Amino acid sequence: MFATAAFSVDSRCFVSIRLPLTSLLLILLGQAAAQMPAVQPQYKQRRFSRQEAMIPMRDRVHLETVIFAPKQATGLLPILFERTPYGVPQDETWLDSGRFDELIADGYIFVVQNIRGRFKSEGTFVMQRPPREKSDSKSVDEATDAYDTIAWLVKNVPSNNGRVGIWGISYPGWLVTQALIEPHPALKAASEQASPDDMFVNDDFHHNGAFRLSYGFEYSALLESSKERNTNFEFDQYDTYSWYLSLGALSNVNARYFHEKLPTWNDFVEHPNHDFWKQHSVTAYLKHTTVPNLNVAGWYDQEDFVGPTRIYAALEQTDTEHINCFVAGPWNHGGWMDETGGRLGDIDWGSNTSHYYRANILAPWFAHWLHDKPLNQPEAVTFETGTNIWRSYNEWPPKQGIVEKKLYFRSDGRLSFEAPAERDGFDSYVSDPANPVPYRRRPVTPTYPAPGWPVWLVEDQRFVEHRPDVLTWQTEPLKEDVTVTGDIVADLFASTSGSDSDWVVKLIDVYPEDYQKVTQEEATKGAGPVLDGYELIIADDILRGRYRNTLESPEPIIPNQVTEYRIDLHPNDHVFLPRHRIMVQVQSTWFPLYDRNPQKFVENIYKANDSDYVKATQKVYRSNRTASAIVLPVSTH
Ligand code: PG9
Repeated sequence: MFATAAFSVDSRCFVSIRLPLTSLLLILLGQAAAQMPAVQPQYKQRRFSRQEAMIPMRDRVHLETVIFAPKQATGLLPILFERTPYGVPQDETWLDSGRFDELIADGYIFVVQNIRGRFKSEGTFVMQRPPREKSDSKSVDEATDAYDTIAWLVKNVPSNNGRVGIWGISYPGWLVTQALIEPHPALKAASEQASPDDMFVNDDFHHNGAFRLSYGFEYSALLESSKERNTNFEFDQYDTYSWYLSLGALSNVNARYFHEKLPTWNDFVEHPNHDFWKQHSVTAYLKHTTVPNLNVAGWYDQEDFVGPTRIYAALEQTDTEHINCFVAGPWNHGGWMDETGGRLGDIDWGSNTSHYYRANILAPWFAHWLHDKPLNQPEAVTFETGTNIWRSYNEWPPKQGIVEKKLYFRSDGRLSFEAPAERDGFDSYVSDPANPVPYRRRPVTPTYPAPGWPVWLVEDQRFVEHRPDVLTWQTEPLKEDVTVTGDIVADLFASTSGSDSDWVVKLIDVYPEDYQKVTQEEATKGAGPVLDGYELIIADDILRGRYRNTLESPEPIIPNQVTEYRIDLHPNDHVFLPRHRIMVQVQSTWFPLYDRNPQKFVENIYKANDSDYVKATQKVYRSNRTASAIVLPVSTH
């Protein structure tokens, strides 16, 4: 087996060559040891001073900011800056968690700021405030706030070396992208991590126009119920599946709970199509790489996996200096800052992936741009699941050595690289909005702060396989590896008896029945879960049928007419190992992750009535003329 390694000639993202895997590992380990200063055992005793500042913006709004400076620092240090809507740390214990060890060892002044309208920061909070109108000299946005803060910090924080790095995960990651729009000259490095891109197409609030009900509802309440705190909605049922089902039509939300008081919920209702949301799409306005930026994504990010892949790709268009790089690992949302990243739910990655990333990728990135240390950062580094190996690429997704192969839906639940020869053929189910397919095992606990949400993407999909409204196709046990590196697409030929419909496709790795890495006996002694026959999602997504041609203007589906749907299942890097099977599941509800499609075309689903929700008969076709398939980027190496 081969891997790609990169060698530095200067400090940018580099051109790579292919090397035998063992050599690559030795090189990487050697470089890591050479690059990283030994972590000082006494650093935990080193205390930080904590200062609070209300930093003035150009419109005289003041933003609550905390500054943690190492007390025993000698010499000038760079600033690592994070902006957040979630509240600043009250003391320095967040820096004692072990997650910042490598950064602390390199030496930074850590600064965290609440954005406008959150906690003690003055001004008004606007969910993902769109960029300002530059012709209006008085206008402000998150970019100007980042700019003004950096200007203040380099002038006022004692012992700073005049260089600032900005980083953040998710909303703070999105705030990184904003700081890149009009970067302050002192901003020398960035790391956008799990930033959403276009909230109608992907990420937190919608996917391909389908509304992320539980997230959209609970997040609106979280941020917009109170300025001074984060507010978890108080459900009066433990199983939110039942709660959302008894809520009924979306129009009941304002009528019963929010009473038009939450701006983001009102935006959902008033902007059911891809219009207003475009203003919030990072890649619509952030077109130029201005500052070195490390984009970080998690394959199992339950919130914002697609954002960083699209932001990386957009910035790559103008990245002539090779300062825009990409990292993806086997993580859930922000899992790269988990203590070890050794496992996610039931799945063991065989090594401490988060720790590896922090020591070998994140810390060297900032140490280079802010401390002038050497850097050997490949263009893209991804953790290949299945084999559980870190890979380096000189472009992402790679084009060399990749061939497109179709995996066809066949009769009797078979999935095959051989196209169907039959003239006819379909599989069918009834989709009932009164009995939607749960997206994770019930009881479905609230999104925050319960433990279920962060790991649902790695849950064993056998829990829905028996349902009559979930169709399943699978290959025979594989005789050899199938390595999938790059963009995966579902090409679905389907019909519905309704005039609107959702289509959910999941690509699954089925572990062998005699996997037996852990036996039942060992499992009872705490050796980990039995994974025999486990069905692990590798790629997935949903398409709301009304948006099959364009997200801007929904169109009814012609009932009972075979229609082709192309569903982007996004990039991946996974090896289906010998003896495993590849499986596909198709369904039309995924609840309450997504709201239920009424299955009858209505102009605005957020204003639909309970009586608009109807059953529909769905057919998925698998003939030679209507050959539903998954299009895979298969590696020939
Ligand atoms: N996923 C969250 C979010 C980001 C941006 C906008 C809205 C929500 C987060 O974890 O911050």
